Amino acid sequence: MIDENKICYIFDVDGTLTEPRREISKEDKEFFLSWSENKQLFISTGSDFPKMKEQLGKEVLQKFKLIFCCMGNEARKNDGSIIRKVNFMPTREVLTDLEDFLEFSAFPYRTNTHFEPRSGMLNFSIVGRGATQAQRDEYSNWDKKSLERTKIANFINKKYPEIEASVGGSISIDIIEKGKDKGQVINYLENMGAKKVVFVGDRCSPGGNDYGMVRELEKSKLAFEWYNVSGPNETFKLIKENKIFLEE
Ligand code: M1P
Repeated sequence: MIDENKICYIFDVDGTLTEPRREISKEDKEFFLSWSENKQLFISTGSDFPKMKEQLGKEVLQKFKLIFCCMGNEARKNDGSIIRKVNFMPTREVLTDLEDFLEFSAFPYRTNTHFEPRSGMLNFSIVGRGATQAQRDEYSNWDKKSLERTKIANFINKKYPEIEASVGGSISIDIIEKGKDKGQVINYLENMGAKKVVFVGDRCSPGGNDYGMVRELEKSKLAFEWYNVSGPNETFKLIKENKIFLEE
């Protein structure tokens, strides 16, 4: 199923192909559809399939060979059919700590859907997944100053070594069983025969939800390159200008 002679191009979605939780722009979509001809493409996102489909649209999704959602805990074909799914829910004690953060955060308001269980992970958000774009921006700016999400993730990681919290997107934290992060995508593709990988993500440092990709790439026998971008503008500039994206 994997052509080992071709590069496996893997993309994160939120903050990489699109702004967090936004649709891909018309211009980026048109470019991507022509660039992607004859390429071997994969997605590795913390998000779930319905959100990602809404953001990229059916036409763009068709260009990907496999779609790894929920930090690699769910794998789907581009028609949406599930080929792998992992279950996980943090303990009552963890949930109580998160409820306390929710109650005592100094951010001035809450919307709804603070806990969103997904395959193999829990997405947690103080402002809530019900936030409008303006409320997202408000929380995101506040988080950049207060570093609230990083502090919550650090607290969870220190207190519960068996689980892992990481910051992705702009309003939430992804919580998984230790090791069940995006690194699984690299292991999966290597087992399927991949030899060359190019990954693009926006959270590749330790503590970011793309870090597992980098960690496993560095442990693997693959030939690889990875790029940490600041957002979709940089991603598309990279694809247009860097020679590695010209190969098939
Ligand atoms: O991919 C990481 C996260 O990206 C977005 O996060 P936020 O809502 O915080 O901006 C969402 O797509 C989220 O589901 C995902 O986990």
